[in-house]
Amino acid sequence: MRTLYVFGPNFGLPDPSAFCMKGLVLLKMAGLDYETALCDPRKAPKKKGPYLDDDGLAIPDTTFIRWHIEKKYGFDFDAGLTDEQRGTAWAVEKLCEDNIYFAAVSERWMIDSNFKAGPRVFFESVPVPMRYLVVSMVRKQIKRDLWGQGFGRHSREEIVRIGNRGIDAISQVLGDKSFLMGDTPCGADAIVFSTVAGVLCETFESAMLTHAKSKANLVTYRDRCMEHWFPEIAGVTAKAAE
Ligand SMILES: N[C@@H](CCC(=O)N[C@@H](CS)C(=O)NCC(=O)O)C(=O)O
Repeated sequence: MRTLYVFGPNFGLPDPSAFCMKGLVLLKMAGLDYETALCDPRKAPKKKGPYLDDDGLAIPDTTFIRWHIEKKYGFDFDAGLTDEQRGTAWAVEKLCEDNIYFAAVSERWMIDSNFKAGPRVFFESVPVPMRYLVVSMVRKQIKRDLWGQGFGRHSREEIVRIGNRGIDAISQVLGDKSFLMGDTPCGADAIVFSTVAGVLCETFESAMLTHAKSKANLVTYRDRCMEHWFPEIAGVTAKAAE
């Protein structure tokens, strides 16, 4: 029995967290059955989502989830790729996770209008007046995290500039291929798709959204991947983008 602890669909996305989306896609790619359950980060092994419970073994962090699947089930996410392609795929994956992700977090959490339209809804189950306190505490924590990571020291313009250069890089590597490295998905597509879909999410106003929308290959890639892994959501996403 496998359970992936995630945050659940929201804002027209299978999950607002790019990492939870990545976890879902990894399980789908490997053809493994799974259930999902709500992740409470306070109870998660590394205090973040997602994490996988595989027959009682808890595996936090999507990189370790991937390696767990590869080892336990003998599934090679990068089958058929050359060494050069494997290296490029890994580099693009980490560009998404360790760079673009933080630009997107900053846009979603630090811009008041985006925060109100987006992350604020996560706290609706917290009773008033506690809710105001919790929202303020969590937002301050994210601000501290961004300062520690480094992006919190940049202006919004600088953050968007870095984020947009990353979006360009994905678009450049993807080119006119169906998936990042060719006709079939590889491991990196799990986070690249999740990142692109997140940036293209219309709930969040951002110069990164405008920039990503100008890259036709990224829009069709997002639609292709959504149809491939989340056909139940694909129609919703296409409608929101109209
Ligand atoms: N390296 C982790 C990153 C996971 C992560 O950053 N998760 C965020 C949501 S996108 C989270 O749970 N944040 C909650 C918190 O920091 O309290 C992975 O690959 O799974």
